[in-house]
Amino acid sequence: MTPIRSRLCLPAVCLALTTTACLAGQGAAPPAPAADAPVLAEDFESGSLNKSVWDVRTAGEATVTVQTTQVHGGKSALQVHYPKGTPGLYGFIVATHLPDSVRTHCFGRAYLFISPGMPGGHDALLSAGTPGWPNSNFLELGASGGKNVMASYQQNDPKVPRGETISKANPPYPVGKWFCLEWEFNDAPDSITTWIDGQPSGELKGFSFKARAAAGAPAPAAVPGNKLVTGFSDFAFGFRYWGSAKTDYDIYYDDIVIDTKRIGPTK
Ligand SMILES: [Ca+2]
Repeated sequence: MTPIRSRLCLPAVCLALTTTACLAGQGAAPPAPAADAPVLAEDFESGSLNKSVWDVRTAGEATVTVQTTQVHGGKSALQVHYPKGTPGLYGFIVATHLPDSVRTHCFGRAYLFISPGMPGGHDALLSAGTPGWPNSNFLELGASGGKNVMASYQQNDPKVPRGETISKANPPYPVGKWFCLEWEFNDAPDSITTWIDGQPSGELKGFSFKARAAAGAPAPAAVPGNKLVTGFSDFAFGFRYWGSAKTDYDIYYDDIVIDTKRIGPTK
């Protein structure tokens, strides 16, 4: 394995991918990942986004960049830059090749740095759902009112009626400093649990979902929140806002992990 390829193909990531992505063109087998390696681990220390892991999806002037100015661990972290003035932007990185072990139930951990805050309204941060985000169905962690943790089910696949179920009031996100965000996403039944710096920080559980009525059609009946997503394929991290931001916003991510069990803080 050449030094460059070994940096791009971390052992934990190799677990999550078809081995051809990691082995193509190499004469020797890579080191076997540790038995307890997580399904996905991304610390951005390669200095760039591994395109075999991450699909970059942006709208407008929003950007996603691996940079070295604001980091949690090591020398690099992800910056999502949302410029003021233009509505409807987003910047995301999406992992689309994770294994079946996290298809219906998964845990996540990421360190976030929010600067200087988030605009009022609904802000999206991270999600897991069907292929094609943002035009898909997914469980999401975002913010309401520009600050409070908001867990929600978002039904946004254009082939089915639009709808959402959101959690009630939750505590605010820290701003201007790194914090540890953890989450548990379950699709059977659909539920979300979150922790900030190890403390319970909101949940969405035991809910029913009612899609919006199409124009001129009767309102759909409410259904139990169970297998609404039909499996997690796109694991998205970034920032989205629908309004016109009054200032520039930057959301930084570092030390992202997806696994089948709760992860906890960095060691
Ligand atoms: Ca890092």
